[in-house]
Amino acid sequence: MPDDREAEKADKRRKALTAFLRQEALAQGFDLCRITRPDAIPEAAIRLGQFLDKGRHGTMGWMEETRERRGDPRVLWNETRSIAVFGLNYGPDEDPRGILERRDTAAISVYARNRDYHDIIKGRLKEIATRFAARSKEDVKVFVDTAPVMEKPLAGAAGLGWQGKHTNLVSRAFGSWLFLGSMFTTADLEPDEPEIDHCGSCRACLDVCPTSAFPAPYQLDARRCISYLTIEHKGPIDPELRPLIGNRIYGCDDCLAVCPWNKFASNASEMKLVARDDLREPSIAFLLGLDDATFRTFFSGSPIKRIGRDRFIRNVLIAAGNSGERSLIERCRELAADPLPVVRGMAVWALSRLMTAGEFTAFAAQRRDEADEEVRAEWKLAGVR
Ligand code: B12
Repeated sequence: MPDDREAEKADKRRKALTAFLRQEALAQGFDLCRITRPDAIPEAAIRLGQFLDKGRHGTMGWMEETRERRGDPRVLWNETRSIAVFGLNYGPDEDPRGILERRDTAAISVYARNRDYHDIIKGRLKEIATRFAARSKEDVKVFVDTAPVMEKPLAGAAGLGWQGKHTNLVSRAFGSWLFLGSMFTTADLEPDEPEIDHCGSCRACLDVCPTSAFPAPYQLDARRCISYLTIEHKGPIDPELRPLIGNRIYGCDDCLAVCPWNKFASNASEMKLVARDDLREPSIAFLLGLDDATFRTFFSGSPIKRIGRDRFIRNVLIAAGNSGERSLIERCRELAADPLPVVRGMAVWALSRLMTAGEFTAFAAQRRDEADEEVRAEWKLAGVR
């Protein structure tokens, strides 16, 4: 029957294109590539709405602005028939929490210890997309991170893993250490089965969080998350949270690193990202010395460059204030005269913790008139009227 023959032909083409895509993904160094449909995540839009309505996105206004498109892939691109989700393993060689005890040293989260993963993944996705479009004669669009796409629920629906209680995607093969990216296409591809939740009664990620950023399992309040505070949030950081940040100066890995599924994680990915040696355990003293030009050169090609020198130094000053290292006092004093208010303010806070009460009173007595309201608030917080 002609109908049967058509269906058979379509099925053959679907299988062939899916196999081709997987092969291309492996060739580009992705560890996983699985397929889902654009209508596979109806509950994600509702949960995104709840997250936004509670204000848990903080100052990430772009999440609110893209609410409709983000919640539903069909609104983003209504011709999408299939979504391929890609996973790239970035599992570290050792537990990144080791550095948290070394207070003279700054902790940079694992994903930011080398080149910007957006650039790496985007380049590889574009290669795959070009070859796939040529082969299939279908339209394709690729996305990673910054596009209004809910990558984690899509990855769960495609079966790369499941969203753990820390809200990140956990994989049986790679634990909590996967970057995600996606390709939307008009092509009809063979969908994979979703993965089920394997967190069980474990709550290690919830309990380890230094700032108690999880109001409930599977829910994050970004406003308390160290990753948000050190990367996305501009301006001063809530004084109550500063001591809890410790020496984490860019992102936080605690909820990922504690995940028991990491022990099954394969370390054998062929094209795994390797940490830059000088970003494994940089000293706080060195980082505090960076000015605008040296900051740009040192972090060239790194995601850290995106937050700019001033927000970065704000973070390093918090680590300095938490370090107990008196050798940092001199540099903090210099930064208390920085042109940028956010730097001056955080230097005042750091000094209030590093100096003795007498030293701090003497330092405060020499201060110049402060025009900025936020910096004045820091002096007040430190007990100086
Ligand atoms: C905004 C954002 C952030 C924000 C907010 C994080 C968040 N959890 O929403 C901040 C800045 C805090 C952040 C931090 C990090 N991020 Co981020 N971030 C994103 C981004 C751009 C959007 C995420 C999003 O849509 N959030 C909105 C919320 C509502 O969606 P959700 O997290 O999926 O929430 C689900 C659950 O809460 C669940 N849920 C809610 N209630 C309930 C109830 C029940 C019973 C159940 C079962 C489920 C459930 O349903 C929701 C919808 O699926 C994505 C990239 C992308 N485009 O997807 C990267 C992304 C999630 N980030 C990533 C990474 C690596 C990180 C960090 C590890 C970086 C670091 N080391 O510092 C941390 C991890 C912090 C954490 N525990 O989440 C990776 C995660 C990869 C993975 N394996 O999952 C992504 C996918 C980027 C990428 N392309 O690889 N991030």
